[in-house]
Amino acid sequence: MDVREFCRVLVESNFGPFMGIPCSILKPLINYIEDSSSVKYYLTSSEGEAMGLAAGFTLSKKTPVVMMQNDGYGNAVNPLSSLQLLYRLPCLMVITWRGEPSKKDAPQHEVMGRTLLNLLSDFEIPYKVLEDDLDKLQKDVEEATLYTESRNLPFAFIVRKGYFSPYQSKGGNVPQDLYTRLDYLKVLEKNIDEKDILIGATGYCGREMHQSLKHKNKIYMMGSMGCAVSIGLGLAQEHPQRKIFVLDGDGALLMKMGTLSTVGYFHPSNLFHICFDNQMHESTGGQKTASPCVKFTDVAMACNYGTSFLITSPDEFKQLLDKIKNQKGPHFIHIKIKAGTLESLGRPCETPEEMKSNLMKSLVNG
Ligand SMILES: Cc1ncc(C[n+]2csc(CCOP(=O)(O)OP(=O)(O)O)c2C)c(N)n1
Repeated sequence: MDVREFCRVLVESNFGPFMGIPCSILKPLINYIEDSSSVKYYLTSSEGEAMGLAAGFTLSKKTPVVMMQNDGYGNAVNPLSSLQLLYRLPCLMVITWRGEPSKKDAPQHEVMGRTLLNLLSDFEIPYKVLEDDLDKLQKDVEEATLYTESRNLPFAFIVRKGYFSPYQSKGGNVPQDLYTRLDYLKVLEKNIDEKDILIGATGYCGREMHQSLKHKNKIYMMGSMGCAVSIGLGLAQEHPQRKIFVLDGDGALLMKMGTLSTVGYFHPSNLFHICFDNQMHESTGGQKTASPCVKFTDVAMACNYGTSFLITSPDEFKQLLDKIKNQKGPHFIHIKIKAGTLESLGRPCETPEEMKSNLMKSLVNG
C-alpha cells in the first residue's frame, strides 16, 4: 500500500492527527508523515502516553490515529481501558502484527503475535486486518468511521509485515560530526573488568553490544523497551561487589524516564547508566525522538544520581571511565552519537533463556 494513498484516504475521512511510537512495519508510514506538511504527526515517548494525547484531541472533536507495534499495545492497554473505553473517546488504533502465527519473526514477538486478536476481542475493540487493496481500505475506513461516530469508541486496523510499500525519507537534521556507538563500545570493552555486567537495551544498542563485544557477562533485552535500567538496578542491589553497566538508547530511556527517580531513590553506587543518544528510534527506521530538547544529565542529577556527564568523544569517554571507575555512583553518562550500525548486524543465535542462564551462572560464581 502506498503511504500517500493510505494517508489521503484517512485524512479525507477526517481521521487525524497521527501520533504514536514506531515499529519497523510502520517505517514508511511514519517517515512519510514526518516529512509531510499536510499530515500532522506528534511523536510521543510511549504508546500509553500516545493514548492520553489522543484523548486530548478527541475531546477537541478530532478522531486521532494512534500508531504502535503490537508489543506497544501492552503499554496502551491501561489508558485504553480506563480512558478511551471508560469515557467513550474514539480513536483509530493502527497496530502492527509482529509475530503473526506461522510467520518467522524475532522471539520477543511470539506471545503478542499469538494473542493480539484475542486481546482486542477481550476489550471488545472491533478490528480489520488490512489488505493491500485501495477499494478495500476505503470500505474499512468507512466501517471505522461509522463505528467511531456512532459508538464513540476506538476501532483498530491491524497491519501485517510488508503492507506498506517503501518510502524514501527526506531525512532530518541529525548531527553527523559525532562518533558511532561502536567507537564507544570498543572503549568500554577495554576498560571494564571481567566480572562487570553489561545490559543492552532493545534496539541497535543491545544488538550491537551483543554481537561486537566478546565480554562474557552480558545480556541483551529483546523487547521490554525501557526496562534495561530497572533490570540493572535490581542486579546492582543484589550484587554490590559487581559493576553494572546499562547501555540504553534515547528512545528506550524516554519511554520509562520515571525509572531515573527510582534509581536515584535507591542510589546504587555500582550502577553505570549510559545513554547512547542518536536522537532517533534508529532500529525501527530513524524516526525522531524528543531527545534534542532534553538535558538528560540535568534530569539524572535532579533524580539524585551521584554524578552525570555529557560525552562527545571516545577519548573523553576513556578518561571518564578511568576517573569514575572506583567512585561511588549511580553514574549517568550521556553520549551523543551519530546514526549508523554494523552492516552485518544480526540477531543473537542464543535463545533468550540461554542468555539468561549464562548470566545467572556467572552471578552464582561470585
Ligand atoms: C513497547 C514497545 N514499543 C515499540 C517497540 C518497537 N521498537 C523496538 S526498538 C525501538 C526503538 C528504540 O529506540 P532507541 O532506544 O533510541 O534505540 P535505537 O533504535 O536508536 O538503537 C522501537 C520503537 C518495542 N520493542 N516495544
